[in-house]
Amino acid sequence: MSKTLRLILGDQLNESVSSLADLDKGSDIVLMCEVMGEVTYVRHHKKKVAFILSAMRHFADRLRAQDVSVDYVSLDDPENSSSFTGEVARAVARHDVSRLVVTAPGEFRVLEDMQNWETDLGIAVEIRQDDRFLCPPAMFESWAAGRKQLRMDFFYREMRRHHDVLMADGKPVGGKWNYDADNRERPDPSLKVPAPLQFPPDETSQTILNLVRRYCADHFGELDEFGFAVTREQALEVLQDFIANRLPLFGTYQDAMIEGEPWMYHSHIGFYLNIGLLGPGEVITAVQTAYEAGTAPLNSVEGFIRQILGWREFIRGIYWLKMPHYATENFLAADRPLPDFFWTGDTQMNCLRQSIGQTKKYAYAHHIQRLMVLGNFALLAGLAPKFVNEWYLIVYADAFEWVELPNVSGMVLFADGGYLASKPYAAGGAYINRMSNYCQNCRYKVAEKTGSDACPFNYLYWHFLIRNRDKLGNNARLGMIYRSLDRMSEDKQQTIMDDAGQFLNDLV
Ligand code: FAD
Ligand code: DLZ
Ligand code: SF4
Repeated sequence: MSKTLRLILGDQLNESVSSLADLDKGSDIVLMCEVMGEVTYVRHHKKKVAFILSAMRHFADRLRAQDVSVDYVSLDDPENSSSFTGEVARAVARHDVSRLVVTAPGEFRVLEDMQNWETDLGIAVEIRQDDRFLCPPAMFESWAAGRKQLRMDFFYREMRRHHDVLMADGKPVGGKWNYDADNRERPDPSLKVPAPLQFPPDETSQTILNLVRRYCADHFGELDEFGFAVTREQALEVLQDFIANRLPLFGTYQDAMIEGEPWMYHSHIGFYLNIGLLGPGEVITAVQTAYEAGTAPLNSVEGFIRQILGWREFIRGIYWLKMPHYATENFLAADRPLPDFFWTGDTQMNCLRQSIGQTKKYAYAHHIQRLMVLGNFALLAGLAPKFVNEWYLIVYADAFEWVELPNVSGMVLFADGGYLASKPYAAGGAYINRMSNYCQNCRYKVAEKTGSDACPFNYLYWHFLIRNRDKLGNNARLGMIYRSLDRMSEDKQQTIMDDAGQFLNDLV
């Protein structure tokens, strides 16, 4: 009987992945490989590497327990060729197979490699659609066809209708599509944010942690206090813990940031969704069930479901629609290198110091820290998309290019010229002050607009608008802001330009 080799990648850790659909346990072999090429194509955060490799080993054990033949190549295997292509070639020779089945990868560069395997390796290669998403690429393409700009809100409504989520008699539950008017409260530092569920490393994780210490010593990030879920059961526990303890206040404090509270009321399930330990459909069902049982309010439930059914699917649709050229877009011609403090956290700007510090420690920051603190700074300072994308791909344990790139280039840097977002998410210090308590412990004064003590976000904001006027001046959503700029005295504008110029010159 002819054998089939089935390749499972480190972010495809689910038995229902399409590459296993017709698995013949009697003859087929599942290949999983730890390869340095994936560990270092960007030098991922140490905790991210440990998380993915440990989850891979646990998943291999899970398959073996179901009598599946798994050929697992470890990072320290002396014969390891360091790449997917090399490992597939070695496995083809080892097992004498004539056919390879794999689920489409989440990154374009890996797909390009895969598309050469049939010719290079001389076997039949079947690349199957990744059906762990709720909007197949073809469905997104037909929705996007003919639209010059894509807007998540309209996509989200289609998805709600199509999947019949939070709908009643063809109308949105509660009468509105979006309850953000009830969300986005300022932080209350006296909040007792529940501690996140952490899992002490078992023997498999301990082995991986040692491997990461050995192979990734010079990578970004801290490895101690590793507490990620690495099995499906643990990931399900994280989901249940979120629904019981955080979901009710998710919406209210979705945008809030409190010093020393990295996890807030977020779900922390992005890690698990993105490597396959959880699926978006089951998460949405569980959250909707909590609403129907009366244990979570509509503002939180709708807001959360919008992130998964709306944003996550929308972002992925854009990635596959616009690659490969999306990766090189740079509408604002931003060209500044990344300042060193993005790696060290050594800056006097407290909001950046806190966000980078927790990123180093946990390989996690929540959405508003990524968007309105770190991203806002990258946008205003004119950091080059190439470096900013690389940084985000390295530092977050949930980062894979399909989701990282559109968020960074499209949402944060406006590098696609407004295809994804209607205007740049630019803001001065007042926004950060409203949504966090960071400014209280900052060397800079958020209320000061210019001068050596002024919050740098304040003058960088106007500097950004002034220097990009030719590209942004006609944006209808920025009209009022440009009119305020025009009302500013020439002296004041000059002071802003001088302060910002000085700040940016000193940035290393
Ligand atoms: P929650 O706040 O609890 O949200 C629930 C889920 O909704 C998330 O787990 C995620 O699956 C989904 N979601 C929410 N917003 C988005 C979004 N904008 N795009 C896609 N999915 C979304 N998310 C990633 O999964 N990987 C990334 O590499 C990534 N990079 C980002 C970079 C920037 C600059 C920005 C602004 C956002 C990025 N996001 C990314 C989106 C979002 O910040 C993370 O999904 C979220 O912070 C993960 O934490 P959580 O699981 O606690 O999310
Ligand atoms: C991110 C990652 C890392 C660090 N290491 C591996 C690995 O050793 N083996 C593997 O199969 N996958 C790994 N991954 C995930 C891949 O980078 C991911 O599957 C591709 O980027 C496609 O999305
Ligand atoms: Fe950040 Fe400015 Fe507030 Fe300091 S004053 S924490 S730099 S927003």
